[in-house]
Amino acid sequence: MENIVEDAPPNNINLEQPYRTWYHFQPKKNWMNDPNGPMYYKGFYHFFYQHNPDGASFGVNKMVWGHSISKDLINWTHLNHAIEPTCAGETSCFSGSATIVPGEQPVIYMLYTGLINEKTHQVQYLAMPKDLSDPKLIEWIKHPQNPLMAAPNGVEVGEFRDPSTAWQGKDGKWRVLIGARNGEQGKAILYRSEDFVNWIVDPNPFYATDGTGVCECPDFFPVYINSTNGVDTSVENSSVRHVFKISYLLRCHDYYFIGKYVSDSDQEKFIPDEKFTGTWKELIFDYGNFYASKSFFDYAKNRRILWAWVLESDTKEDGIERGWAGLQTIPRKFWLDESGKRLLQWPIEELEQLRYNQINITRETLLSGSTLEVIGITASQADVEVLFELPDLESAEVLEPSEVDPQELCKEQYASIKGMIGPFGLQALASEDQTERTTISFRIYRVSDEYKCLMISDQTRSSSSLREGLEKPIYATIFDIDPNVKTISLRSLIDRSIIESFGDGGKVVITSRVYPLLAIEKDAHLFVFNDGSQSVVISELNAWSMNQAEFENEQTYYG
Ligand code: DQQ
Repeated sequence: MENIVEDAPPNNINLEQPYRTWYHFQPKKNWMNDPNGPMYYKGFYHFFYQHNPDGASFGVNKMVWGHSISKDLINWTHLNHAIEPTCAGETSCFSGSATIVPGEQPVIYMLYTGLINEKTHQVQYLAMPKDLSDPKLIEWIKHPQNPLMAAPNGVEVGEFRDPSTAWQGKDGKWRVLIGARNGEQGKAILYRSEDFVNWIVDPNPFYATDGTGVCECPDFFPVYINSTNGVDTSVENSSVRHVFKISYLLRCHDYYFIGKYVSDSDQEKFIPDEKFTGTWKELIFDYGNFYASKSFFDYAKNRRILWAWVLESDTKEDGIERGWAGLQTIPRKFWLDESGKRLLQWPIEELEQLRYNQINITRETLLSGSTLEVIGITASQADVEVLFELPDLESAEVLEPSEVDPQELCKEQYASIKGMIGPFGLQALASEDQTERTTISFRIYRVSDEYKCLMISDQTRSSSSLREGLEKPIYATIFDIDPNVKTISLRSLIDRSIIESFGDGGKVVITSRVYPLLAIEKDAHLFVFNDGSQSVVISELNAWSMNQAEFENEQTYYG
């Protein structure tokens, strides 16, 4: 790889800049987008990512796979790029996934998308570690038969990408999904193979939606019905259900569908419990800034883990000036909840090693209009968990109409009309006078004798108006709550320019990417607030300052 740098910063880049995160994964410098091929192998977690080594902006013909390893998914060592465009005509290496075939000596297959000659022509390649005895898997080689798949009939040649992790059906054949598009129709195309090299396309798409545009980064895997444990991707029996995830480029969200999958019939198919409607009612992994996610089964701890790219919401020029762009979420463990209707997500337990200086608040009433500062933590890097006790739910406002797009609710009511129960929640990355703040809040509504909660992460005041070119969305979602529970929890991971918020035990998650001007470093504050007419009680709040994760560098070249 040439070390030609077009828009990269000088080598003495300032890693102490205020938006550089402390405990989220970032390369040393330059551009990063999708997570690629995460896996656990011989004592190391491996994380690969879409990377432009030549600068801090996306380069369609420059992408390589960055590679880092970790013992705990929190502290990382950056290694040399794993996969670069070395096949004949290959100009760029797009996203892909790892498949590990277990055994005394496991075999690792890395399928990924390459761009060839015409630059918009996408094909699928196979890469494999050169030396499986090396736990760091430093060197990767390409299969001589590459490319293994080219766009089949009904798929545009430039819209055919992102192979999923493969799974083995009951007939012993491997299956893989590739994201695709034909006109306005988005598709996931199914291929089968006996040897991982020769792949035969199924003429019927595994999944297709009209009017959505391209489906990116498909993911397909089983989840246990009655356990928070993860399960290997090829398991297919009565104790599991299946999840299909797709990233819709035009919506920039990751949608998932829970359903039934059978591989042992002529009509191999996945039947989702709910069909895609394209409305706000869809299940989305994270209703905020979160895209191109990828999961993997962690053999070491029997769990399924989710990674995703968090996009910048400032300008390309801002990224170039900083010298880097793109974050990854904290890896999240996830599983099927008891109702079987949605997935629950929670930051991996290893994150807790970074916590120090715990602050605890118990049974503190927040009267209408009150604010309480959480003092004694580094509010710019913190982990905070709050359990709110709700007042009598019968006093909740009636939601009219009973079904409404949460985004509309934000526009019409959030700012102007004071609620009964809520909004209450956190003001994170806030200036002392709270003029600058990111508000993460709940507001409760009644629909007949059922209750719903509107969760919001509001970026409209995250950065003072001096900063130009920022996207300042209000991310929102609405979900059912159980009136018998009488409490609701919120956990927010605050890390200088990102806030990942987990509502109601991980039922809903919203990530915000923010660039405060005042609320940085020691000038950042954290408040709990209640703007509803009814009091709410902080049943318990625990907040921790967060240490910096360690990032070692074993890269032997720039980028
Ligand atoms: N990013 C990759 C593609 C993928 C897209 C290119 C999703 O493979 O479809 O960097 O963000």
